[in-house]
Amino acid sequence: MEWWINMPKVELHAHLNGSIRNSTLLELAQELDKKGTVVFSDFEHVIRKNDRSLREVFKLFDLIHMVTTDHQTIARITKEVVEDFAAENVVYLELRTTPKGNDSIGMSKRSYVEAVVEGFRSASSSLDINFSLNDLEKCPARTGKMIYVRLLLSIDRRESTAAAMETINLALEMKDMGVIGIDLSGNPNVGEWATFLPALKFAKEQGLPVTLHCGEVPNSVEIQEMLDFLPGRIGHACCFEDEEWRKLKSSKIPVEICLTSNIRTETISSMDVHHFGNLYKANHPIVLCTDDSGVFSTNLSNEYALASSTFGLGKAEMFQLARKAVDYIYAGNAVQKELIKVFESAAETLEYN
Ligand code: 6MZ
Repeated sequence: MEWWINMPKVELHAHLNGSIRNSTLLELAQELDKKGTVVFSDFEHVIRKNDRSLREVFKLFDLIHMVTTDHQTIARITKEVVEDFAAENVVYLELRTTPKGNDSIGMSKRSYVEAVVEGFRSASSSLDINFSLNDLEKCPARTGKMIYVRLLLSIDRRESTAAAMETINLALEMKDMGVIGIDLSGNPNVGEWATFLPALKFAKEQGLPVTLHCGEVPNSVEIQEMLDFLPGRIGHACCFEDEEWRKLKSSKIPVEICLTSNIRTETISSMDVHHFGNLYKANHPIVLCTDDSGVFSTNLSNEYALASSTFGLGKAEMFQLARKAVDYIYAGNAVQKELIKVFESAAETLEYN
């Protein structure tokens, strides 16, 4: 694994609450169990389980959200998630999370996002971290790992048009805090595309890039409508039919590929038939991502190693794949240029054979 860990990587599809360390999740559940708020054994049972259907995954998220309710916990999990990605040489992370309000503890969608930003800030005690809108702002050089972090705000498919619109407005207001785009996610069997379209159109008009979870379950009509929207990127693309592949390939929309997630949730039957192989051969823009590193017990280095062994791709090809991901980030040209330098310097030191 060492080589894959040493290789610089770009992560563009990681959900905050899906990327929590198991140890942290168990600790939080234990604390709330003592207070009588949750039952610890419910957590232990689901957390320690390896195979999860898509339906079970969303039940798990409901459980996770029961222990990550307060600002302090949101800041803590964010800090740890950033540290974990940086530790495996992820040099650019676009983290995504669904802003949540909770009147009983005085949490608004805005204060939720502020807690995430606080988590970024506290990660900077051990890391060189850049999460400012001002792409040119550089942290004073330290000896630790360097990582650029940006935030996408997610709209959950359970939300109404008004709630989705609130998230877009929040993203626009918080641009100077590193919020750079919008994601549509949540249980793909819930909600209608038409509900989110007005808000997503508004985001696009305002210059906010949008990424969509697309085709995680079969739904031809929705997939076609999503592709017609021309999002900046899409995630998953598991259940496409011929016409949708054709449309995707002609659109050149980059696809965020989450191998382990797709296998664990059984949206793809086995690794060897995963569409990564086809899209890679077709030279379609793709980027390997973790989705939910905590929930699926993986990390980005592991996803690269897995793609390499499954599809017979060598280290040089995988390095090029990681490098190409820089083209699909939502941060501006200045960050792209810095990242290209990081890859160029790694190319000189990493052994390929
Ligand atoms: C669709 C997913 C997902 O936002 O609370 N999420 N949505 N498909 C997936 N594939 C497995 N994995 C995670 O992180 C958790 C939320 O991210 C979305 C779901 O809405 C989940 O509740 P945040 O930080």
